[in-house]
Amino acid sequence: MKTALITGVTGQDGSYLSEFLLEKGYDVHGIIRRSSVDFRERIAHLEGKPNFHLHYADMGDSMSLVKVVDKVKPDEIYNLAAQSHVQVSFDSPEFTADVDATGVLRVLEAVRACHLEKTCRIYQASTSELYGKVEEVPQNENTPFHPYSPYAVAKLYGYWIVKEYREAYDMFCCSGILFNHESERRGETFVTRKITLAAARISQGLQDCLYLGNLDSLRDWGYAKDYVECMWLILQNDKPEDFVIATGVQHSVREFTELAFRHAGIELRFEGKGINETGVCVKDVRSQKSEVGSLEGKVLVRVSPDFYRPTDVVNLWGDPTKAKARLGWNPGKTSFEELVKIMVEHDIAKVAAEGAATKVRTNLAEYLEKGIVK
Ligand code: NAP
Ligand code: F7E
Repeated sequence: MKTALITGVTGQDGSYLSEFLLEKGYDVHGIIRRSSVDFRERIAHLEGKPNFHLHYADMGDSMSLVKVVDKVKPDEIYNLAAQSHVQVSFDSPEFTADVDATGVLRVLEAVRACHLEKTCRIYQASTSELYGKVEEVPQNENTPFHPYSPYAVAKLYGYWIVKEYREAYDMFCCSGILFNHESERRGETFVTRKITLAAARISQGLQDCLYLGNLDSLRDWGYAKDYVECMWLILQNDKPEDFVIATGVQHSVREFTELAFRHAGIELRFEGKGINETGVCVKDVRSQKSEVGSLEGKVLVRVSPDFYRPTDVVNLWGDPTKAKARLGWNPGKTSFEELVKIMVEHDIAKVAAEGAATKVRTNLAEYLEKGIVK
């Protein structure tokens, strides 16, 4: 039985990866950090399984990492822990650098301190944000990096320190340069989940309007469940190498919004430009009309400059040729259309189940969306 250690086990990817590795027969250990509220929703269904273990540690605390690595003696480490929100990295750049850059170094050094550098394989969660202000479209493993946020700059350090340790100490450590991957477990302030939750709430009369930032931004969105398989494949490869993981298909935030609302029974038409652009309901085919009646003619999407970033990455499009050829990975397993459907259907059921408890009406919604939650 192989033993895996996952940092970031409570996150979107950590939860899917845990399931994937448990199914493969691994003994899975995850690192959690202390929090004043118990937020382990994504892994609650795994707790109590005999091969699933949790340990307290923090990416900012070297000793805690050394102790866990020494205790677990993993065959594979998946370093997924990060402050992963790009906009938040502008508000907390130093914390982001500590966790997302120095944190990677701490994991590598923990492995060396425990004398596991010849046996333990390490996966580093790298990102398409490294391409940032893109110098080439689509982006592959040879495209130059141009990070364009404190998050991306921190992740660039992580990428290079992994490469350095691979060459300097002959360690099996690699980066997966993953493009955006989403799911029904995605954090609620990333744009896709924010949209699918809003489509669900609006369709049930629990929210009046969705406020977004740059609708023109282009992303290569895949399904997180498909992407964790690649993390594992990268560590099963004959030699340590870096891989771009993407679908090879690109869509705008506006297209994602249109499709998500369509799945919720609402046809939108976008009108106007820049901050004056709006998404108006032109056809309301919801199976059950909420108490507010027909939405036709109502403005359901608006642009707010609160969600603009000081520098925004607007043209990400990955070329997964190498992963397809060398790892045998199928980038087309879940299409964009299927992904949006999965997320909207999940959120419609979630909102219906939670009902009025999730009621986010105009004032509160504006406060939450504009004031706090990016
Ligand atoms: P996520 O849902 O935000 O999860 C991040 C995880 O990191 C959570 O478990 C979080 O714990 C943990 N974490 C944060 N700070 C920590 C600290 N100081 N010590 C220990 N744990 C800490 O992110 P994700 O979407 O699953 O992404 C996983 C990784 O892939 C991240 O490194 C991200 O940057 C990278 N990535 C993601 C994408 C994507 O599209 N999803 C694309 C490319 C790369 P809490 O639950 O306690 O907050
Ligand atoms: O933004 C635009 C925003 O926050 C996508 C992380 O997992 O993927 C993720 O980072 C785009 C950006 O993800 C809103 O300006 C418009 O252009 O969903 P996002 P991200 O920044 O791409 C990469 C690969 C990672 O590595 C990260 O960890 O959508 N956008 N309006 C908005 N974005 C948000 N969040 N909220 C809006 O209202």
